[in-house]
Amino acid sequence: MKIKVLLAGLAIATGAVWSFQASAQVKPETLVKQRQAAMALQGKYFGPIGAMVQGKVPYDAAIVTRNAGYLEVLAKMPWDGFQASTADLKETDAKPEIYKQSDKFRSESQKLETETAKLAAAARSGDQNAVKAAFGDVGQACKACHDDFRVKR
Ligand code: ASC
Repeated sequence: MKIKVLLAGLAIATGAVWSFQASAQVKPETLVKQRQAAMALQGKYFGPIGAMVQGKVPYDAAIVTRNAGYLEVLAKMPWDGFQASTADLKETDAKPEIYKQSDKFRSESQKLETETAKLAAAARSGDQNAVKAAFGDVGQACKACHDDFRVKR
């Protein structure tokens, strides 16, 4: 039993080191493009939920549930692309403060993960008022991090 737990722990630790090394070898320009792609898809799937909770288009529970599920996963994707190697590139709106205030950046990014998970749960529950509230909280999480860490254009 104990040995199995140890082996599992070792496997996880080895995997973590590998994935870190793999991403460390990726060109900084590629990391920027990849994290921007994840952000762009967040916009793609977030926007329609907004239009529905604001009553601009009819509420479609199937689309909301699908989009919110995508968002829960997409919200995890950008963060390993924010590596110090990308700090000086000019094709990014990410502020270099990200790499100086990494605890703050981490907590704001984790907030998005938490709030999108809540949005997905609300969507699955079918409670439109809960979806509306959770949508607002996700938007706040987007905005807080953008205010702190994205260059204003
Ligand atoms: C979007 C988008 C953002 C967020 C933010 C929410 O649709 O592109 O950056 O929502 O505006 O406050």
